[in-house]
Amino acid sequence: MEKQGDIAVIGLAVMGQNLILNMNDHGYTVVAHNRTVSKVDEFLTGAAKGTKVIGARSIEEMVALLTTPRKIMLMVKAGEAVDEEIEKLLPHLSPGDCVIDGGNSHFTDTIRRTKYLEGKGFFYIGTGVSGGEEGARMGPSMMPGGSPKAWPLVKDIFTAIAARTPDGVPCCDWVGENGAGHYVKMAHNAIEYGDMQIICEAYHLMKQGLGLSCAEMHGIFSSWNKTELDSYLIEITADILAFKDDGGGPLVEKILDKAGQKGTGKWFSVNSLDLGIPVTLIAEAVYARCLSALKDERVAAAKVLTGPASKFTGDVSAFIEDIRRALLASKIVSYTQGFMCLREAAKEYRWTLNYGNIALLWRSGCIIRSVFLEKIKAAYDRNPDLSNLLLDDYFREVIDKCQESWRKVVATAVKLGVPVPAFSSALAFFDGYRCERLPANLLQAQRDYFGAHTYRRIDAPADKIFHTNWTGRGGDVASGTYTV
Ligand code: 2AM
Repeated sequence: MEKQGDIAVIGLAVMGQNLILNMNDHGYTVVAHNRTVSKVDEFLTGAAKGTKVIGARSIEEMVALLTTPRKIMLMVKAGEAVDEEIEKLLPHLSPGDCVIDGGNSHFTDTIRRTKYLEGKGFFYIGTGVSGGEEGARMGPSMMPGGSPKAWPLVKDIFTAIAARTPDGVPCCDWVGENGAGHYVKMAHNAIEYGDMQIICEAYHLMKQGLGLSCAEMHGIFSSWNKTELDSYLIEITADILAFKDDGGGPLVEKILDKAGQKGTGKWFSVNSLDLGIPVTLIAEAVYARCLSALKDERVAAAKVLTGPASKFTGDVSAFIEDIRRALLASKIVSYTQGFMCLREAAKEYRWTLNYGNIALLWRSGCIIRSVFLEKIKAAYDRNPDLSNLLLDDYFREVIDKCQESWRKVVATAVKLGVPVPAFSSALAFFDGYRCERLPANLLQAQRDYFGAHTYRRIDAPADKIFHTNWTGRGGDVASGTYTV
């Protein structure tokens, strides 16, 4: 059998098919395989008709068709399917071959699999592929991580098929070792949760607080898309608000207000808790989806729990601009928190991450693509060691400009009884982060009072530990000395 395949893709669901067609467009010969073999023939006689794509009806056939070192990409369901496919592949691989997982795997699985395959003399890559079906077909944002030596094997193919920034830079670059690529993909999805939530809060405030129509909000989001907020998600929001259903009314108002989720926002929030990083806006975005899912309870509660009767008074167009600024400031906080978590993850999992490049990977091709990401890239170009995005001059100045509006919006929403969990938690984070002395002194006192957990003093050396017998009862033993 002639070894003519540049790469194989296993998994012919829509993402796999579209990636194959994208690779084919760029001149690569792709070998296509699927567990259910009939799908190979369906693909060859359907979407792949007239292309160079070669079908493989078995793993043996697929492996025999590939040039070496072999590159085999899995586009199968995340979870056990990836492990099962790896086990099926192992007996057929030669040293130096590379297995690539392009699904939405949890980064800890990718860490485990990289170690496993490297231990057997193979290479492994776990890559984020973002942008949905259209991205996969036309140019996704790609976030590969894994065995560093495998990057040169796939670099040309990956950068050829990836999206490009407006300046022509591919939205694909090596992220880091083992699970780094899938971690960054998880961060991307989580930031997407945050971006969507703050847009929804702006919509809710304009609808419920100001009584604006979908047509009016369509105009507002369209105009916002010409500002710093220029992004795919603002653009599609404007489109959605203008979309009419068969009855002529806005379709969005007919859609059940019960959000679904696939879990990446939750994964990132859980990981942020593990790392001890306050990624509050994204966590609120996940919780907002959870609350929305309690539709029946909310319908019942709405009949008995009352809120303020007050109506918005004031200048509506000025308040709309206030909302835009609140959205922008909240977005800055969300990305700040996301990048704080990336920084801590890099420390924890021993990755060397290039934060500016990560922002650029998301500039095109993916759901959070925006002009805003260029500002993040520029901030890290100015200072690669930037510890926190809020400390960058550009972002600090934008927050300064937005701050009064942001506070007005949160205060007004509270008065009107419109929930804005992301706007308000972002503001609380901002106020906490800029607070030199938080009330954690009292908290430490409470911990020492009931649990003898000890505390440090501001007027004593940092390593000196104190315990006080607050009640005169219970003795002077600190918890660190307890054996039970
Ligand atoms: P299938 O067509 O044989 O079901 C998306 O579901 C893709 O993942 C499909 O190509 C599907 O193959 C594949 N997939 C799902 N579970 C799998 C498994 N356990 N092993 C291999 N492929 C699997």
